[in-house]
Amino acid sequence: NNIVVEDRPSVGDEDLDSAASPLPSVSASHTDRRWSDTTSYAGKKKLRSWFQLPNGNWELGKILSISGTESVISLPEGKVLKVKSENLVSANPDILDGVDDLMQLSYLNEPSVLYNLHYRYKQDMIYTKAGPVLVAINPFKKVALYGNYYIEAYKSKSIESPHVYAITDTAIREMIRDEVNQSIIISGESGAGKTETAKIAMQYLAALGGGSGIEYEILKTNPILEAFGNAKTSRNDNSSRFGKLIEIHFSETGKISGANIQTFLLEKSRVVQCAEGERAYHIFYQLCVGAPPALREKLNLMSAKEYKYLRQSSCYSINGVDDAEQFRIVVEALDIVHVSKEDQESVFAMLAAVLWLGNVSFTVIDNENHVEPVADEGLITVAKLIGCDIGELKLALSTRKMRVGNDTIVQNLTLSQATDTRDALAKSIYACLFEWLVEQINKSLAVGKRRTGRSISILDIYGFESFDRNSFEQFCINYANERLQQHFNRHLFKLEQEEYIQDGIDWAKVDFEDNKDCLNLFEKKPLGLLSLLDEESTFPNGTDLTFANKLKQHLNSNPCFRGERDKSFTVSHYAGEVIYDTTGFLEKNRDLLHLDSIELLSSCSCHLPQIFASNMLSQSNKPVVGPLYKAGGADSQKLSVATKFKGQLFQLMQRLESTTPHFIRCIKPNNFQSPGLYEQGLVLQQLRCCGVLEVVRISRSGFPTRMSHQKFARRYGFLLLESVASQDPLSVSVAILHQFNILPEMYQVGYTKLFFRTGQIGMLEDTRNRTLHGILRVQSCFRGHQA
Ligand code: AD9
Ligand code: MG
Repeated sequence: NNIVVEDRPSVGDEDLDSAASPLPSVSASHTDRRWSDTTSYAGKKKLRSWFQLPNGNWELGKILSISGTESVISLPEGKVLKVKSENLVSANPDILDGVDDLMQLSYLNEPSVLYNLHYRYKQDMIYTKAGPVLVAINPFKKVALYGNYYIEAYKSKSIESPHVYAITDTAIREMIRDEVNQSIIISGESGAGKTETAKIAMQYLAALGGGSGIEYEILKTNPILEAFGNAKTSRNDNSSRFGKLIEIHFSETGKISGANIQTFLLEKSRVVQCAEGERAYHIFYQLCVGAPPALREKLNLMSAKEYKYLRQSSCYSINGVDDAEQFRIVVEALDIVHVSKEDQESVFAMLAAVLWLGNVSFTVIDNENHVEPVADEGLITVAKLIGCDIGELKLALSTRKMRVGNDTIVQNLTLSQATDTRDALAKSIYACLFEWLVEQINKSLAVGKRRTGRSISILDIYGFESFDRNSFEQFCINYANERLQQHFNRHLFKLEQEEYIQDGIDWAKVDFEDNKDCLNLFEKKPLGLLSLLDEESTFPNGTDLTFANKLKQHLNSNPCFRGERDKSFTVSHYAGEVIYDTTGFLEKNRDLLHLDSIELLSSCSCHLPQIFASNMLSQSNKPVVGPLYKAGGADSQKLSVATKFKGQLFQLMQRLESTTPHFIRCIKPNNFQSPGLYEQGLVLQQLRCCGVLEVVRISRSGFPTRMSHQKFARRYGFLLLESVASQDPLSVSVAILHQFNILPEMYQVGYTKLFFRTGQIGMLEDTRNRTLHGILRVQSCFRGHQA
């Protein structure tokens, strides 16, 4: 026993967690502070420790010696360095390498989390749990983790390692057991794998079957929505440009009985413009190369290169993608979701009309720069495809009717006004077409008659975005993420609390930081970002500059807001600061389509334009909540884009709130869509942004490590100096806590379990290991003597 005591002199006299020091981090940002976890390893010889290289990456080393505030550490490849001890961060014992839940790590610091994820990723174990959250790292290659064999294995629970299948299985079981609807909420940056993950979850659900082929129909909605709503961007060859919630309904027997899809904020601008190297929506290219000859002739189709809208980015194809084959797949899928051949042809006619609209050009007709469209192939084909009079189309594209008192006057448009009008019409037709398609799909999926009212929803929505230049789209997207983050926090916090309450733990001690302030900045009335945006959008003379100034005037005292030079402002989001450039904000928020264009569509002889027009009108005339504004004085009243989006978002949150959520956070390991490459800095930044480290942080401020009294007593009881063999587990446990001077704020004693803050068990484990090694050493010495 003496030897044991001698072998652990340094432990206990120095508390690892209280020795925590701020650590230099990969990229300096305000988020670092929140994650300045990190038990410093000051003074632990021979132990594994993290050292941060000048490039920000972490390397695993061993401490060789310690003198004063400095340590000598050996790094891989024989490097030996003298460093400040406070710059070292505790690494976990190697027995914890690659644990499948980050919560099992004794030291929950950034380098340890990064290392653990990488350790698994290298072995194609792309899924890891972070407590209740599933982390998925994009493999950018086929991994052998899917298909019937695995589906069956997860169903029968013969495999339990983290997987989308496992989380989906849990959702199914909880839906049945608790009779509560479930949701699977997937987030992550562009290209991180959200859409693929959503499909993998759908695949697992579909394997439950449904009868009447409904599960097959549900899977077939994917190629359709991807063709019409996805595009190649600089980040992702198959980037979703809309958010999606699919709600899958179940019958009493646990079979699929139907489904419903809701979409959010399609990026319309992509129809008429896109950046170099990117593409417009896939379906345009698919149609251009895939349409059979008869259809080509009917729609007067040309190759993609002939269309101005598609020509802007000089990118027509995607590596490894056969657009003609994709077209065939889309048509087949449309058949399966019961879109009639006749409707399909109308859909393609609308697409061709949009393409031809882009080719409509204008000539100047007077010395005031007023224009009229050239009556060429473009104009004639558009009129034919939507079924309107050529004269009417010309007028709609080059004039605007204004009501002055009781009179109507006709105003000619300038070139830029006419071009905007043309593009607005093209965008509206496309957006309406997308909405109409979703509606058709929903009609087809709403087949189940014997509904139980139980459902599992899968949310695949754009993640937090922060670019060099951030516009209205990022503003909306990040606002949505702020809302989802609140949902995430609240839910995970609640879970923790429940366990504490059950075990009689004083849960008031768990401090919790939320993003209420930032949400308030967006939503407060009348002085929040959204209200001020809408207000400025109603003023005919409002400009991006007056909007930016108004924000500065009213919001500068808000800690989450900062006015910037020019027309910019900064918001402190939970995931980091984002600078928004207000250029185009008002126009995108107003999203005007002039009444003349709507009237044109309603005069068309084809049925789709008519439907689009009546939808637009009914939307405009609906009594609406929130600010209304008059467009250009004489046009229809309609909801602003931001207000409509906020309404959708509230509805979504309400729906999610009544479900048990399951969170999946997708991570992109590199920006090259390349397999095998794992960039620490990039992964870390996403872990911070998508809140994975936040979960860990929340857990750290709580008591994430739990151990029953029995187990604790059994595991560490032998370290006690005084024999307590006869005592009950609780007393043994308390004696251990006392002997090792574990500070009262570092643990709580529950009815059945001990609850610890992070690092405490790690420290006890170290002692235990050393003690055991000591014993072994003594034993082998002893044996050596005997021999
Ligand atoms: V975006 O916000 O819509 O731009 P997502 O949806 O997060 O984005 P997506 O699911 O489209 O990304 O994934 C991007 C690409 O990564 C896919 O096209 C696949 O090539 C690749 N990927 C993602 N997940 C997996 C996977 N589990 N297995 C193999 C994958 N490849
Ligand atoms: Mg996607």
